[in-house]
Amino acid sequence: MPRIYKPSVRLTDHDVTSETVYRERRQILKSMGFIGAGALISGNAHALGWFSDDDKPAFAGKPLDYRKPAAYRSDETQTPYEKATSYNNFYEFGTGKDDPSEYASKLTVDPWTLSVEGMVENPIKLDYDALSGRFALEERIYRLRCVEAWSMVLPWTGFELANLLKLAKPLSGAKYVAFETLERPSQMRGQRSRFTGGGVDYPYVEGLRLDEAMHPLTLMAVGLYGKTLPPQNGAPIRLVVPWKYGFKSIKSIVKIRLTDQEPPTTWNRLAANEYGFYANVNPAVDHPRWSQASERRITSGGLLSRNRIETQLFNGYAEVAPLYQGMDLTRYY
Ligand SMILES: Nc1nc2c(c(=O)[nH]1)N[C@H]1C(S)=C(S)[C@@H](COP(=O)(O)O)O[C@H]1N2
Ligand SMILES: [Mo]
Repeated sequence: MPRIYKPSVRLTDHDVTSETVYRERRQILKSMGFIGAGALISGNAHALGWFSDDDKPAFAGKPLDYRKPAAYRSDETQTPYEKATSYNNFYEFGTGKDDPSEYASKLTVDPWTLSVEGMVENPIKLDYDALSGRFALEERIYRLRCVEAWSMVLPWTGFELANLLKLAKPLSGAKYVAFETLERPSQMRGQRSRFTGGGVDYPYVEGLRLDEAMHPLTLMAVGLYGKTLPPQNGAPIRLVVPWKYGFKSIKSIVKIRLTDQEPPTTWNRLAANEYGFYANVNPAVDHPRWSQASERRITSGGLLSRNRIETQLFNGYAEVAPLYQGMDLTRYY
């Protein structure tokens, strides 16, 4: 596989700058009265990629019905909706943090089909309405830790992946679960160009061991902040595995396949020495090019707030430790 991808474009702490600069120039432009000024400057604005998102209607999620189990509440400061939906990784729309919010509004999610297949007794297909209607939904506040060393605290709405898998009835030989994102180059500009798409071979794929997939923390999310997912966050349905680096939490899923082989995963294929299959958050195992000991928590802080906190093993979800009993986490990173 050709490796045209340049790993150095994956930012670590430089993302502080990119986010800061982005917000700063929006602030300045807003205060100068430029944003919303319309046709006169919009051509130029488009070319600069600054505020062309302002000329289209804001995404309006549909409110969802859900319970709020006490076990998944949190008093940690949540990342504001505005940041959670404008600072994203979704390479199908480009590698910039603001590319997904800029370009994902083109994505149509209804109709949709999510199929569960492979080594199961009972293959399943869920249509768009079934994604949020087939299983009782709950809200869970989870930390999300990106491998790039920033993190958020987000209220997801969804159901346990285990509920879907139990319905499909994995065969006794099934050991892994493989996930696949939508492939639709007509709406995903990153799939039309290896440069725009960060050198990824699409579709984006991910995987979990079956016991990880069945863990009660493993969530299929259909909503954020109580409403259906914005496209940039992985509409209409995505995985959320809170004790693993964010790249495991694959977005806009169309296929789930049970298998007896460890499935290939997108970031591992790009750089196997940097991104493993397991990708458990671990402050003691550094990325080859940066430390994982701490992270920048993205909250409502202004330009000068640092928000640098210590990273916790398994992102603080210590209850998953038994899954890795006896495994060398340095080797299985
Ligand atoms: N299909 C797909 N899923 C993806 C990605 C991607 O590029 N494509 N990026 C991953 C990474 S690196 C992170 S950190 C999270 C970001 O999720 P968020 O934008 O909702 O915060 O999505 C993950 N899921
Ligand atoms: Mo990430």
